[in-house]
Amino acid sequence: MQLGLILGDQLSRTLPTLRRLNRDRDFIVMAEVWAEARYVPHHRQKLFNCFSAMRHFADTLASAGWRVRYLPLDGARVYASLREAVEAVVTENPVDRIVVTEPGEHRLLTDIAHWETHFGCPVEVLEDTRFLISLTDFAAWADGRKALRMEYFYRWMRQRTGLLMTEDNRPEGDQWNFDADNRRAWRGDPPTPAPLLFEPDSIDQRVAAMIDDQFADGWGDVQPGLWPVTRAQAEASLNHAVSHLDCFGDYQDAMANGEPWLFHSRLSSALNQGLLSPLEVCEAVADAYYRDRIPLNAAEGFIRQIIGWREFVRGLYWHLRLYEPQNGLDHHQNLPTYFWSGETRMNCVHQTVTQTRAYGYAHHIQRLMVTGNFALIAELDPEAVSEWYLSVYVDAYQWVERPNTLGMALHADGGRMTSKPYAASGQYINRQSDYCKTCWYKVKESTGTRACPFNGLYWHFLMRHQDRFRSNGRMGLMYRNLDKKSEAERTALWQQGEQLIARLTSL
Ligand code: FAD
Ligand code: DLZ
Ligand code: SF4
Repeated sequence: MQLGLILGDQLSRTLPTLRRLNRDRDFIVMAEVWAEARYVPHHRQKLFNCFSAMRHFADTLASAGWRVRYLPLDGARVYASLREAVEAVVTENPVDRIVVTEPGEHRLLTDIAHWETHFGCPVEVLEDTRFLISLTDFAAWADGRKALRMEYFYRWMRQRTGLLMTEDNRPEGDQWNFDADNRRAWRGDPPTPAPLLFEPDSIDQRVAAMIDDQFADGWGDVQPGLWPVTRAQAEASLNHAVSHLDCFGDYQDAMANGEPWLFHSRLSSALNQGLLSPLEVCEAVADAYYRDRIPLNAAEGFIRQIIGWREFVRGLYWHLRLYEPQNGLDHHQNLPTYFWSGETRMNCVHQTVTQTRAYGYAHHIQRLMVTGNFALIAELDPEAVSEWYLSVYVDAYQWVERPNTLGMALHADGGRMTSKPYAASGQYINRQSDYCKTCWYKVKESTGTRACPFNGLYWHFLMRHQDRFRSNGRMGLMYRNLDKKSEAERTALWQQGEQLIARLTSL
């Protein structure tokens, strides 16, 4: 008899573990355990999504005739770790073999590597085939390249998948990338679509009660029905997203007061939990383009996020060992408490953190250019920032969170992932949003008490790291602008940056 362990982010009908097992002879274990629930202080909505989706998936498997042993956190006995949960089951039902699909996080893979010795039976770790490219093929693509750049990886993936490619193998519209068309600010029109919500069922109600009870001291609001937790809900979310994707491209980089979702798809949690496959999502979007329902800049921009960025960061997590500590810029400031409370006069940070606490969600440009950019130019400790990102988002899993935080946002990976840091002053945020209009700080000012902190910190960042970045061609304009300033102005900006860093906690 074989035991198949299914993890909380492996909720796919196509999971290799299910293909390996025999429904009549073998059985499945799923377990809610303290180690996974507490290894970072997860947002309570993420805990809800995870446990509710796990319970629904276990029910689906049982209805399909699988024998499932489900160990809930509100059950008769509670387990500290997945190993302990498996051990309890193995003690009752001796097994010949344990089967598991490789976990997405290195820490768990390392733990499972000891299980064969521990349990005294073979432990088979299957390749996770739910991505569009295997880790071996990614390594073959990456090996020997001087720089690993997403754009080249993406073009290669377009050709591999045939997505948005013409019959004679050219990119649709004769252009690989329509990013230049995707930078419009949103000024209230067209109206943003309302998110698709679901009616909570009895499983949701029970999980919500358990979260209230056992994670009362946790961070974040819980709203059952806000995110898909079943395959049917995930399919409905995909249909909803595709039918509202026409403006995705235009306003991809926009931000606005009180608009947490804008035109984003909200599909990341369903994708990362395994409720949707990346290929089906991309095919649905490509189909909408060919049926003239969405423009090419929206379809291309969206598909690039999935077959480009999503697959790229997963490859890099393993290939560059981004699970190891990174601090390429030698930054050591503590995370200010407003990353949790939202209580800061910086309206952009306030908006981003407040919606993060309410929904476990902020869209990409808020993560990258508000909290990420601030953490970069304020010299926050990258590992503390990474732990924050891993904690606060419903879609956060290390394989996707660490490359995005440490590589893309913080340049802490020594620049292996992006050619230049995404450092920006308040001018960028002002261009892309209406945040500055209602902010206590003055976005046009760089020095003085009410000057936008992003400005002083930005110039200070450029000066502090000029030995490293001045010769970077892609930062030439930034340094030319710095050089246009007088000696006195540069000194004032440096001092402003130093003062801001000294009083980060009170901004
Ligand atoms: P949309 O904007 O609608 O994009 C569509 C899909 O593309 C997403 O659902 C997602 O699957 C994929 N995608 C888009 N950008 C990325 C990216 N950079 N990397 C990987 N996939 C991408 N995404 C996560 O899934 N989990 C994380 O823990 C995570 N942490 C991040 C941390 C930082 C510092 C930054 C800058 C980005 C992070 N992202 C993460 C990427 C991105 O912000 C989210 O995928 C996106 O905001 C999810 O919202 P959405 O589904 O509405 O995305
Ligand atoms: C995120 C999460 C949480 C909060 N809890 C559990 C759990 O109790 N049991 C489980 O099997 N998986 C959980 N997960 C998902 C795992 O953390 C995830 O599978 C690993 O991080 C590997 O990506
Ligand atoms: Fe953010 Fe500065 Fe704009 Fe305020 S003025 S919202 S701190 S960028």
